[in-house]
Amino acid sequence: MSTPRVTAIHDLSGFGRCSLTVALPILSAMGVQCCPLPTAFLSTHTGGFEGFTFLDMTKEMPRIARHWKELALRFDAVYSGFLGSARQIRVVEDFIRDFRGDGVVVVDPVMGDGGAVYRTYTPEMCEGMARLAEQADVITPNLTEAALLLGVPYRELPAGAAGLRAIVERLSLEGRRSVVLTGASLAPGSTGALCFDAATGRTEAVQTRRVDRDFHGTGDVFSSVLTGALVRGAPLKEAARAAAEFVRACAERTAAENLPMREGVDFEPLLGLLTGPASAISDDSL
Ligand code: PXL
Repeated sequence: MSTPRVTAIHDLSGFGRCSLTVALPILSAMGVQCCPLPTAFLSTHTGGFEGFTFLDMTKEMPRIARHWKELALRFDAVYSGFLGSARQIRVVEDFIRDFRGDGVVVVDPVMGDGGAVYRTYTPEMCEGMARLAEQADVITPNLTEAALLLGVPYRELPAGAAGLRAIVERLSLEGRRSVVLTGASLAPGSTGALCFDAATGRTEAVQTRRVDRDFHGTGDVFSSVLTGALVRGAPLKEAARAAAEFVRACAERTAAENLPMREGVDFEPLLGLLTGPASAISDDSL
C-alpha cells in the first residue's frame, strides 16, 4: 500500500497541543502523510489563555488551493477542524468539492465544548459549519456541537442511551453521512463514542474507562487517529475504537502527571502506540 495522504484544514496554535500540532505528529506516526492547510495562526489556542494572537489565513487559503490544483495533488482524505472566519467556510467548501475525488471527507465540526461555544465562533460561523458538515462522509461532533448542528439547546438534548442513539441517527441525514459522536457515555465510569456507519446502516458504541479529568484538544487527538485509521482501511467502528483507546491512554498519563488542562494531553511519549498495524491500536494493552 502506498503511503496514504491527508490534507488537514485546521489552525496552527503554537502552544497548547491542539489542531495541527496534534494532527501532524499523529498522522505521521500512523504512517500517513499530512499536508497542512492552516486556517489561522495563533500563539495559543483560545481555551484558558488570555491575550492570544490570531492571524486569519482566509486570504491565503485559496492561493494554496490554486497551487495544489496546478500540481494536480490528490488526497485520500480531506480532514477539517477549527476554522478562522465565516468567509473561510466557503473556501473550505470549494476545496472539498475540488479535492474530494474518491477519498473520504472527515469534518470535525469544531465549535464548542461543555455546552459553550468557543470564543472566536460567531452564530454565522456555526451556521456555516453546519452547511460544511453536509458535505462530509464522516462527522465527529461532541455533544455541544451535536446540539449546535441540530439547532437545539444543549440542555434539551435527549438523554440516556436511547437519547444518544436518537442524536446520532438525526445527525446522519437519513443515513447518508456517518456520525461519530464523541464524549458519549453509556454507563457510569465509561466514555467513548457512538457511531452510525452509513456503509452498514448500523449504530454501535465503543466505550473505554473514563478518566475523571478534562483536557484541551482531546477531540483533535480523537479525530486525527480516526482519520488516520480510516485512510489505512479500518472500518468506522474499529477506527473509533482506536481513537477512543488512544485518547484514554493519553488522558490517563496526563492525569497521573497532573498537568494543567490548557496544555492538552501529553501524547508525544505515546505516539509509538500508533505506529503498528491498525489492530494494535485497539489492543487493551494501551
Ligand atoms: O481543540 C479545538 C480548538 C482548536 N483550535 C483552537 C481552539 C480550540 C478550542 O478551544 O481554541 C485555536
